[in-house]
Amino acid sequence: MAFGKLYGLSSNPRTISILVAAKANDVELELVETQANANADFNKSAAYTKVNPAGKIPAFEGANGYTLSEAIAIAVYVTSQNEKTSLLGKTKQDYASILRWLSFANAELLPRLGGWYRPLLGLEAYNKKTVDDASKAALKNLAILNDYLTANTYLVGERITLADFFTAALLTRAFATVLDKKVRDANPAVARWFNTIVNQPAFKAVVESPVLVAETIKYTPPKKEEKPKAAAPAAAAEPKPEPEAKKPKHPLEALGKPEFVLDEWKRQYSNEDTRPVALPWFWQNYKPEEFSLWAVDYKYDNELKLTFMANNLIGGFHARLEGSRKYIFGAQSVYGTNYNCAIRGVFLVRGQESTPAFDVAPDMESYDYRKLDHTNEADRKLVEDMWAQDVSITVDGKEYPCVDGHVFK
Ligand SMILES: N[C@@H](CCC(=O)N[C@@H](CS)C(=O)NCC(=O)O)C(=O)O
Repeated sequence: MAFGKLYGLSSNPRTISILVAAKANDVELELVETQANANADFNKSAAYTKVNPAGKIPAFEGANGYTLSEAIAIAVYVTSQNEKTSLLGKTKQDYASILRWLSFANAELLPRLGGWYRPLLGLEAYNKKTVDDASKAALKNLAILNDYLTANTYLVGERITLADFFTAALLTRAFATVLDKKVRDANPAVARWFNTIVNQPAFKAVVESPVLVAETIKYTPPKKEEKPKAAAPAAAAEPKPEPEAKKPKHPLEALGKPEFVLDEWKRQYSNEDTRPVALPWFWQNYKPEEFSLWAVDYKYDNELKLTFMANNLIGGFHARLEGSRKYIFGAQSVYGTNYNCAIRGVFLVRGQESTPAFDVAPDMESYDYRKLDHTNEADRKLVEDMWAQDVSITVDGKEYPCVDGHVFK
């Protein structure tokens, strides 16, 4: 039986740090995939806020009912379950030094690095100055680590401790995105140490092959064809804005109230087992004259690099679909492996056209929309596979496993 549940995401650095600590100490944890979004329904639920009142990840729930939030506390607690562990140091000074590096990694390194790569990944609004400032602050912190590791093999003492596993884990996403060859060459001690730590069996068991980016990723604004700007009206002729301008109605509102209740379907999908209960419910209640089904696939699979970055693209697209939430449901997933992946999905859309629903997202043009026929067996299977997010797809004769995804509901 597992020692407890870890709420987190397998691609999330703080989650990785605890999974590695658990592996290194033979502690079995059950990973419960939980979004890194304190505003997600599950994260706000009473059940989850009992475990972590902040709604963030990671969080721990022991088989004995003990709950704990905060990555450092969980990593130390999990490690200390192994009475013979050497990962917490030998002396009180060792232990204090380990805490020093855990705190430096969690409160200094990661936030600055995140401030650099998160906007580049589309996880936060992009502002050049903010990103430049974050990258400078992050490189200053990295130099502190590099100076220390120039004179020391490991962070504390002469052998690997939790400080090394934890700090390296927190750097995995940074090495995959912004700490490119140039940065690594400028910080050779950090690069050497990172390589040693991620090649330890406990680390490899969690992250099989950490990515070292060749060149820092660039910010790519959502793809949208420029609409020609209307000529600016002469200042004198400029009409005064309507004081009480009414919010424009969503074009799909004109279709009226459908018989098929989309929210009821979303409830079925959220609360019931997908294949045995929710999907049969869907086909029994689906009204094709009111809602259409669409395969929505990314047009630029060959530009995708890391699977978690592809998954972030889906997350960003779904966030920008917010204005159409009343009219659509869908799931999209990333299939394949790093540098060899594809984004596929299926949406249920009010009406018979896709544009009115997807037009709210500037990046709608990055996707192909293919209308599906609910009476066609292959199309029905596609709907089920995409919504169940539990089977591989075949691309150019090769099997691509489903690695991550988002549901828009
Ligand atoms: N101080 C917390 C920070 C946790 C945290 O910020 N987690 C991020 C993911 S690494 C999160 O869940 N963010 C979601 C949000 O802020 O909405 C810790 O060390 O565990």
